[in-house]
Amino acid sequence: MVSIEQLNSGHLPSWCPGCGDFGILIALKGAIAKLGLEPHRTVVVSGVGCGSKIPHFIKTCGFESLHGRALPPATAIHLANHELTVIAIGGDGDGCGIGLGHFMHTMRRNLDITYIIQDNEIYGLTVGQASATTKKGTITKSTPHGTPEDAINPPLIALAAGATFVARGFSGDIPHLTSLIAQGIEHRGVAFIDVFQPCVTWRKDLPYSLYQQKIYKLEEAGHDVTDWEAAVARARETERWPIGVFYKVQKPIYTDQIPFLREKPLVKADISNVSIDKFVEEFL
Ligand SMILES: Cc1ncc(C[n+]2csc(CCOP(=O)(O)OP(=O)(O)O)c2C)c(N)n1
Ligand SMILES: [Mg+2]
Repeated sequence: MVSIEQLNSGHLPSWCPGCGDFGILIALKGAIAKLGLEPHRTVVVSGVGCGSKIPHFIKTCGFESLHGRALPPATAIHLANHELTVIAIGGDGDGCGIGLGHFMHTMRRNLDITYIIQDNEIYGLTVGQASATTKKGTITKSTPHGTPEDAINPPLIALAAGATFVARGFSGDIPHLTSLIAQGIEHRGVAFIDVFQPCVTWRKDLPYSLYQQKIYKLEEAGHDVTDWEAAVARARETERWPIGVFYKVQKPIYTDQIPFLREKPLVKADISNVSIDKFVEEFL
C-alpha cells in the first residue's frame, strides 16, 4: 500500500497558480493510492507540454517522451512487461494534434493501458496557440479572428476508434476524477479519460466557473454505459457538458490474443537458447 504523501516525488510543479493540472496530479496520485498499486510496478508516461511534466511530480516509474509521443513508449513498456500498470498522459495538443494517429490506433488495439488527456483546449507550454480541441470561433494568440476550424471531440474519437472504456472528468472535481482514473486503471482493456483542465493563463474565457455551470454527471442522468449509440449522443452534447463514464464494455485485450504473451510477459521469456549472432547475421 502506498499513501498519497509517499507518491510525492519531492519536485514541486512549476505550473501557474490555479492550473487544472494540480487537480489531475492529486487525482492520479489518489487513484494509485486507492488501488494500492506499487510505485515500482506503475509507469506514468507523458509527451511534451505543461501537463506532460507530471511524471516528474509523482514517485512511480516514469518517462517523459517527445511531443505527441506519450502512447508509443507506453505501448512498448506495456508489451515488454504487461504485468506493470501503464498510465499514459498528455495535453490536448499532444494527443489530438501531433499524436492523433497514436491516440486512434491505441484505442482500436485494446491494450490494457490507461490514457488521460489533460484537455485545456490550448497549447499551454508554447504560450497560448489554438489546439485541435479549441472550439470554433475562439480567439487565441494564433487565431486573432477566432479559430475557423471545427474542434476535435476526444471522447467521440475514442468511441469511433473502438475504445472499451471512455470517460470524461473535471480537474475541479477531484474525488470524481480520482474515481474515474481508478475505474480506468481497473478496466481490463484500453481506458480513455478526457479531463476538462482549466488553463488560467491562456484560456481566461474558459474559467472553472463556466465548467461548473455547464457540467453534469452521467451517473446521475440514468446513462447506460453499455450503449455505444447513447455514449456517442452524450459525447456530442454541446449545451451541457457531461462528465463520468460514457462507455464501458469487455472485449479481448491485445496481450490475450498473442499466444506467447498470454503465457507470460515478454521480459520473462526464456531467451537462453536464442542466438543473437544468428539474428545479427541475418539482418545486418
Ligand atoms: C515535434 C514538436 N513539435 C512542437 C513542439 C513544441 N511544443 C511543445 S509543447 C507544445 C504544445 C503543448 O500543448 P498541449 O499538448 O496541449 O499541452 P499543454 O502545454 O497545454 O499542457 C508544442 C507545440 C515540440 N516540442 N515538438
Ligand atoms: Mg493543452
